[in-house]
Amino acid sequence: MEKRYDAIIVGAGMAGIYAVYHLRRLGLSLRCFEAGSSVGGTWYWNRYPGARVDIESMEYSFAFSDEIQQEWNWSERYAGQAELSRYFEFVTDRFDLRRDMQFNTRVEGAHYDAESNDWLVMTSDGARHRARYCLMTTGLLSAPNKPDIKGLANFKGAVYHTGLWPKEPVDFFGQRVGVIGTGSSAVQAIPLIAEQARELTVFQRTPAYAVPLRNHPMPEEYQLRVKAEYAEWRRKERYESFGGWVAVDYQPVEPVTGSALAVSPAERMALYEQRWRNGGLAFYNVYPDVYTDLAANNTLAEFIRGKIRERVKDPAKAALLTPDYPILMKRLIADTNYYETYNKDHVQLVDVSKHPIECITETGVRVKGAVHECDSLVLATGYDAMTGALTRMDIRGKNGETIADHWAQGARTHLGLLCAGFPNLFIIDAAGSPSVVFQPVFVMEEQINWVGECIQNLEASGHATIEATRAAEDAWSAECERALHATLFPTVNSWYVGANIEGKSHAGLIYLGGMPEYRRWCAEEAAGGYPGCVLGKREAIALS
Ligand code: NA7
Repeated sequence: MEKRYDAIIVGAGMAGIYAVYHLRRLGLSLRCFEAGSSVGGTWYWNRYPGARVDIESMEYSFAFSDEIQQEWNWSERYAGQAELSRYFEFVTDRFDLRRDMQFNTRVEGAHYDAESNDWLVMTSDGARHRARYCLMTTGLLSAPNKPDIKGLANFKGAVYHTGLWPKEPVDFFGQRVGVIGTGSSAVQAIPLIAEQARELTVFQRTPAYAVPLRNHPMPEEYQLRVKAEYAEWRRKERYESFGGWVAVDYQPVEPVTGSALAVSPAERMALYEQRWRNGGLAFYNVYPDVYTDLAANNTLAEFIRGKIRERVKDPAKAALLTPDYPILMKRLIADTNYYETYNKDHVQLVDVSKHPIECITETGVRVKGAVHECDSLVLATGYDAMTGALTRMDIRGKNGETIADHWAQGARTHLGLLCAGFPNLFIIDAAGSPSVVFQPVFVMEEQINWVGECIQNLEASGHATIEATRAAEDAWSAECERALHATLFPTVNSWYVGANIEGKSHAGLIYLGGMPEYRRWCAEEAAGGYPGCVLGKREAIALS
């Protein structure tokens, strides 16, 4: 029998947790389906060695509840995967959210039924469910990218993807391990795998820019101070910061203004050195023209290149590990002993930039005719970001169009929230949103608040459906495009612009216009009575 809910929520990561909390408070009946056996999303699946957040935990955490902020204690400046998982479980249980959640259940399809204006949701247990509203809290980095490398299926050893890591710890002791990729996941995992492996071979296509994370146990007085001032920290993070976080040297700092090129080299170096000492992603908050001007960008890039050369002893390895493209346009990585790991004799770096991996054999990875023997392979090859979680699901709108078809030429959305032809389907923290450049915790909280208000407005005005217009999608696509091309982001191949997935369009994937501008668009849409949408009025269907 089909059960009917007011809203179905797909995914119990941080956005799914908040969606259940918020929509329940609005009085909606809910079901949240989650493929994993518990909550946490990214922090549930990414159990690879070294998985850790790189925004300070006092800031990378739910802001919607001061009770949670006060009750939870972080043990490290940057929490690891296990602690983050515990945190999400704590929040879920604190608000008794599990009773609306169903685990070990993957949503395989969601079809809009134009007769009833319901979403019909099919789950992996063979059941079907109905709901008026469907929220896709499926995550922006949750669809693992397994590269199509010839022979992978023939490999006799174990193969792991960092985003689908086993629950039981993997023991690489005494093994020859190959790691493919040098993005954030690889950079976190490589130093720890190297501690166990007899030989570690890293296959690098593009070197990353990584800076020290400088993690350490949480200073107790810092935790107490932030807790005492949380409201003010959150206000600054949300409204006065560059990326949704503010701490540098344990103080909230203002965004830097002015050009990198307008100050003396000494002044610039002093700022870069301070960011280096602080560690982590503090480099995102330097002169704003590093995002738009190649010469300004190069001042920072050259500073970090110099640090990489200092950290890697072998000049040949250092040269391979030193990027030559603009910094920050691919995700800046915060590392712990990454470059130092290459100073170990049993760690080899294989450049696959000009000569890609030819194939995987039964016993290793072949590059330029030579097989690098491995007992285990780690695919740290990233994700089909922003869109993959949805395009891999069988989502069909009112005319039977799939979301994959709808997005075939680019991720068409209205405000990263709605799509034409997909009434009452809300997308959270994914394509067309500012989530990749602003704390995703804040983006999803604000998007879910917007959705909650939208649902209340629909109910209050007797409307049953909301659907973006094609014109609104065009306008938002154009705005995403304008903002993207005002930066250096399109000059670098990265998952931000879909370059890691063959044939993927960059259009509509990310919004780089800034959170204040995004907020303004969303607020105007709601205040104006949803001019970018068609509202469907029909005979009143009371919420169940
Ligand atoms: P990323 O950042 O997408 O990194 C994936 C890495 O895998 C990257 O170095 C890729 O090289 C490499 N890759 C992918 N396919 C291949 C093939 N076929 N051959 C060789 N190398 C390959 O994913 P992560 O999981 O590390 O991080 C994702 C995000 O999570 C991160 O940005 C943070 O926001 C958190 P490429 O650079 O494409 O040349």
